[in-house]
Amino acid sequence: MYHNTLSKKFFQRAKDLIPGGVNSPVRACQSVGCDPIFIEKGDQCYLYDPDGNSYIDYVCSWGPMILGHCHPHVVSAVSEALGQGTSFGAPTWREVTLAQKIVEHVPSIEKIRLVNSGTEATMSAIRLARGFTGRKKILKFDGCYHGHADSFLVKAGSGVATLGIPGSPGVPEEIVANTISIPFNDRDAFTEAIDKEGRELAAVIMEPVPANMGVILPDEGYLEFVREKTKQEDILLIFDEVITGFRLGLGGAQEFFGVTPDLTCLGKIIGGGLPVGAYGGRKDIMDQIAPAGPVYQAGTLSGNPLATAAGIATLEVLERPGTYESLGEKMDYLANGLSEIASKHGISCINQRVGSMMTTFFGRKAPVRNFQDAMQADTEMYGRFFRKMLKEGVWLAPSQFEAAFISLAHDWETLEFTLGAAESAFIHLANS
Ligand code: HOZ
Repeated sequence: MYHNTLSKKFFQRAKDLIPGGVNSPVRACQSVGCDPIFIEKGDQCYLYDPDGNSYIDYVCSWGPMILGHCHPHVVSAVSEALGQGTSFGAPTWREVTLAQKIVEHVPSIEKIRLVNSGTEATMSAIRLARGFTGRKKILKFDGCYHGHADSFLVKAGSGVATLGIPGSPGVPEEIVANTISIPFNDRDAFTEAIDKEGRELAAVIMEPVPANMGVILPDEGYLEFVREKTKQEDILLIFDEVITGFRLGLGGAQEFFGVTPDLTCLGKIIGGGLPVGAYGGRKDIMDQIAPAGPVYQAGTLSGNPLATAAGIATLEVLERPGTYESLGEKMDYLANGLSEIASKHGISCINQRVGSMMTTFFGRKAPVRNFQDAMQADTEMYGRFFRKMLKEGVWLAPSQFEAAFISLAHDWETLEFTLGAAESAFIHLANS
């Protein structure tokens, strides 16, 4: 019989000590109607809690664990680095090796700066865009999430959407006045915004495949259209590939869709599960960063030896032939299987997937193309699905507005098990 007594106990203590009991809001599981499960350890595609339960992990730490947990190559690289010291505040060879790999693989990146999180990457990229263009405003898309810096907390996705927060107290109006947010996949809205604000816009920032309002695909030609328009007005185009970078392929979404931005933000996978972020792009723009140029940005732990060791090891495994084909094939199998079982049991949902990421939007049959569509999803049904899957031993994102990821450690057997669990969950949903 499933129980989570120890997790509940830890959460009671955590709530007295940490706001909401968690260090990042979505983890609190509020929107799926349960308390969080505490994790004791991970191994390959499994997570283990202190109550003796195991789960097949489709969160993969929100993306970074593309090799699965405790991959031997990563463990040995990090162990070696650990024995040599954890931080020096001085350059190391690993930073150069990681930078070299990223520059080799990501089409838009000629130079790169390593930071400690995706939030830091996007925040710094915007400062750089403003410094480079001498313009103040930025344009983003409703439901896209670029971390929690002030400028981005306007109609944001991820936890902001999950908790239904329109913006955030503490963010001055003067700051958000410089952020314009428009619907994704809407060419007219984009043209209108560019016609109105174009000469004042430093940058357009986008997740090329939004994954923080659930996974949403760009309409055919949409990224090319945005690229063309921004070029015409000398607006920098920034791809936030914190999630899609090294997830859709070694060259990320920009290689997948063949559209090259001016700047790219990375995080997650390039740190192999340790805290990391990065922003990079055209040399002439990147050379505006201090000490090469006047735009200031710095960090004590930037390029940290453990994070770079984990990142290099992760990329080395991803560089092996066939990795992305295998990930794609498995996600295809899972998404198609889920769709078949759902329709067999009369559950209305749509699985949107690209590469090894996917979202099952409940209560929708038509494609979800933007934030407004995503917000119509049946979050109550997602919550019931989530809770049943958890009891069946499957760990999904505790929010309708996030992505499910698979790793190289997910084998056919675990996918079969997941489909079996989903069938029980759908039967349960259909009968309750
Ligand atoms: N913002 C993250 C998902 N897109 C959640 C991070 C976390 O809770 O760990």
